[in-house]
Amino acid sequence: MTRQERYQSAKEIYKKYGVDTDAAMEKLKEIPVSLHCWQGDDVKGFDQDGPLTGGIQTTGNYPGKAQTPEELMADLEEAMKLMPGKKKLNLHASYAIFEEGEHVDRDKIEPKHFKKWVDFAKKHNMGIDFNPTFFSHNKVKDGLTLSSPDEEIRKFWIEHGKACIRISEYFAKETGIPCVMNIWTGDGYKDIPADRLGPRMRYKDSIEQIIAEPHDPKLVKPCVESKVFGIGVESFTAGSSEFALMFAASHDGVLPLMDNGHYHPTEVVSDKIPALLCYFDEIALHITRPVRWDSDHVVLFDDETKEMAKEIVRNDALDRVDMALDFFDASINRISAWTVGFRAWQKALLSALVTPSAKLKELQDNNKLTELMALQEEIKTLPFGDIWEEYLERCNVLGGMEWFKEVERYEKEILEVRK
Ligand code: RNT
Ligand code: ZN
Repeated sequence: MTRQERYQSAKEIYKKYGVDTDAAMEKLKEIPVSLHCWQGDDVKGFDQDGPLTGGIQTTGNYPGKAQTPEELMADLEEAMKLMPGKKKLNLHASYAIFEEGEHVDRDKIEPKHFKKWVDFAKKHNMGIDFNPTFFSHNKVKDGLTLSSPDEEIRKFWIEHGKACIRISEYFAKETGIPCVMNIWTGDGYKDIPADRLGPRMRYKDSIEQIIAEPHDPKLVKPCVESKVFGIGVESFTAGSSEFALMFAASHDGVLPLMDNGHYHPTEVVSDKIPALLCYFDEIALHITRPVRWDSDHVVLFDDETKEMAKEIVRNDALDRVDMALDFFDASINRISAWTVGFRAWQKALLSALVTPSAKLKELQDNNKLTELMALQEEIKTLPFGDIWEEYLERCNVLGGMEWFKEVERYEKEILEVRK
């Protein structure tokens, strides 16, 4: 059977369950997913030369990482060719691009330092999301930034946040697409603190000062991302889940951002998505894959990834959830890491879009739970692979393992010759 014949046959099978696979693919093509620049260079950035801090870590040193803006953009372009669907670019402030000999500290960065990124985004018809960078910098004092008891330090980072609001608005104006600006810090303590309220009150005040920077709420959407732990920050984080949620709930225009690697291992973000949708018009996600104590493995097409996509799709919330990828693996080919992760999330969304959710919900509401279990099991083995391959074809993206051969070619010709 040819690919087309396989698709036709799969389409008929899904139709029996009341699913329109063509409509699902059309819909998916238009949904933006934010692609993080930081998988390409192990979260290094261009504005400093120190180690990665903030309780996050990349392990491995697979050859060929991007070391200049040009290399990072070339690698992003290569990876994006292999990804179906609409993309948004996700940048960190540490990816500012300076002129030869110029250096501007983070409290003073300006839109002009991101002009090349704007050109890149425009070339690819992408909006841009943004993140102030509260780590990997000599002004992170004793592991603290926005919650620091040292007023000078705290001021520096507040100024950084304000500069990022201005840059976010510039991105939105240039691209015509709102910018989601995410605030995350690794502020916390390795061991039992004597004061948990003080750091949080300072953190709260700092974020309030940052969002007080004048901006158009239609263009800039500030978020607060929580985290339960970090490497070396195991006992206390200032930006815990309750802190971030309550901050967002009590400040107009601020979205809660959930990273599914930031919770206790048996908690699932799939269940938290509908809980937050009861209260927020819009929420944001970092999509990642937690493994034991780490939060940043490459996203795969696994059960929880599928479950999160289902919660967004079946609650008709695709336009209420800002979806961004967040992972970094330095131990494998980085273009492949990006591609596998992005494709996995696209697969999860497509799979959710071809799930007969209305029928399943009806069974639940009529308490036909035996049949619900049976049907949920049955649909797991429908010929989804044939729909996925058709989707790739319609997006002009290589299917099967063909995309991987292209990564191997790029590795040989481009990555291996890099110093
Ligand atoms: C860290 C957070 C944060 C970072 C990026 C680089 O645990 O998830 O979002 O991964 O900002
Ligand atoms: Zn994150």
